[in-house]
Amino acid sequence: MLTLFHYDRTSAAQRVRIYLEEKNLDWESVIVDTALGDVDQLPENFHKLNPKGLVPVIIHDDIAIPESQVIIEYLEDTFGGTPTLRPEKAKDLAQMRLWMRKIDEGIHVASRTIGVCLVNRHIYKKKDPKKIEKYYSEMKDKVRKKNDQVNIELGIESPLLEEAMIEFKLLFSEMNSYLSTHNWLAGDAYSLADISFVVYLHRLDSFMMRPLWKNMKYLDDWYDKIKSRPAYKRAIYDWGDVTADQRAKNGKNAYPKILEYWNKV
Ligand SMILES: N[C@@H](CCC(=O)N[C@@H](CS)C(=O)NCC(=O)O)C(=O)O
Repeated sequence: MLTLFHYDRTSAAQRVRIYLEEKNLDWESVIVDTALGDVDQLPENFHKLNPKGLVPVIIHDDIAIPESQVIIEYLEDTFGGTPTLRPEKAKDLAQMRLWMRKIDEGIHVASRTIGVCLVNRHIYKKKDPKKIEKYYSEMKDKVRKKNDQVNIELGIESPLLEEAMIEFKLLFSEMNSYLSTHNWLAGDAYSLADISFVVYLHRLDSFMMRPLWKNMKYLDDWYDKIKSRPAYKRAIYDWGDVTADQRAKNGKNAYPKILEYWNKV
């Protein structure tokens, strides 16, 4: 049996849910939504499952695995079958891993920066300050904590937001260029790399930022192609996003500034 700790809108858990739905695996859901400061939602033993206190974590039989990219590789090793979601040719596999490294090398942090600058900081302000204080005092990742402090204070004026938008533009340009000669991110078959990156397009789209990449035709077509898959609908839309309205509204208001950052490279 598989048990996934996750919540509706988390990009890292969306990645795992897409995988589970693509393979039609049975899984049990446990919601742990601490993202808006509600650390009291953490099950008592959660730090044993993931010392970072983050989702997703998956339990399979007697083991607990954190880290979304490790989880989907584990699931592919354990339940993969055919069609495989990992390229068979060594060069495509290398390409898949090269893409996936970029997530931990900065893209995931950049995505959090956008979220904190545009939405989370406004939600934190309405919460009990003691709760938010506790949330940050228990946050293990010091860089995350420091970035959040800057982003909460400066919002759309944060220099980290500018860096994040530039990072996304460079990544999307690279993806668009690769996709101009390939059907998918790692050769000619849909793979873990496609699953891993589409969640960030969804994230930016939820902030009404899709017009940013309207001239990147290959990337935009790739996004539509994945969105039309039944597994994507089940993994993303069926779980929804409690912050959707606020994301759309704040994203729209911030768009001129976002575009200014985007156009810096
Ligand atoms: N590198 C990790 C990142 C996990 C992560 O950032 N999880 C976020 C959601 S996307 C989380 O648990 N947020 C809850 C919080 O910030 O309290 C992975 O890929 O699984």
